[in-house]
Amino acid sequence: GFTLDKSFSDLDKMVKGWMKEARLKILKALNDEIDVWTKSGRNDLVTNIDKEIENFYIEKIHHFDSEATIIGEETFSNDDLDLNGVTWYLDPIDGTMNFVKQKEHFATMIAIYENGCGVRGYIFDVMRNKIFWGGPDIGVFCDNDRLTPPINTSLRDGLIGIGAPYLIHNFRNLQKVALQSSGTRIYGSAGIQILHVIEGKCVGYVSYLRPWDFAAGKVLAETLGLSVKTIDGKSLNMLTSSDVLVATKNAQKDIAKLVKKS
Ligand code: 2AM
Ligand code: CA
Ligand code: CA
Ligand code: CA
Repeated sequence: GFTLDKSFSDLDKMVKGWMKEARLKILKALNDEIDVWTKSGRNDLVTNIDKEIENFYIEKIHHFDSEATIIGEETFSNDDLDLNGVTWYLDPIDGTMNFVKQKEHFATMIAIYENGCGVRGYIFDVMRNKIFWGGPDIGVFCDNDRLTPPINTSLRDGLIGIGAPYLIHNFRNLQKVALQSSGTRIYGSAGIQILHVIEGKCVGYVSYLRPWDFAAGKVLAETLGLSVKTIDGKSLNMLTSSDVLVATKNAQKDIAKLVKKS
């Protein structure tokens, strides 16, 4: 196995190299026929490219560390996982519906955790050709530029991202949150929406997510001093689905006052 106290800059170069290769595969696929299947329902798609990219990452990771625990959306099975040691989270295409329908607004994402703590997050906005990456020891970068922490804006003074089902069904009173904000934004990719918070374009994002949806974003957002918790301010479990709120500290407080008790 490998431990993460080795050369981090080599690790970053390697992982970003895989993701650049994955991006070229995805761009090439956009010119070909894509095979699409439904998963849990007609709003939940998977393509041959999601599977191909996940398998590509798994092969690379196993070659590098044959004992790695890998939690990937398209291969995950819930047997006896424990988070001791190094865990890799993979979301080969985040925003598959956008990939199929829009050919933009999707990301490929990798995160590395050690004993349950975030070490690295990588979110590659494929069509913008920008990779956001980093971790607590080095800070957060967009390509080679260091990001500064976003301003601690209140809900009233910023845009809020809300997962469409939560907004439509007014889950926990989130329509009140939308109304108090400067406006609501829905892009259909958790990774892209978390990037908007990281970049200071939105004050928050709230949705129902699985661990691979938020693993990379959590590392980057927390490194920049943002709050990444459940709506009720609880720590996220890195093995289960939950409601996730990524927000500035001030917007997080504003939202806590508006949501109904669960
Ligand atoms: P995905 O594209 O990797 O599946 C909007 O659908 C966002 O929520 C996307 O980031 C999507 O990730 C994520 N998501 C989480 N659970 C989902 C589900 N059951 N069906 C569709 N999207 C889901
Ligand atoms: Ca999916
Ligand atoms: Ca996802
Ligand atoms: Ca996915």
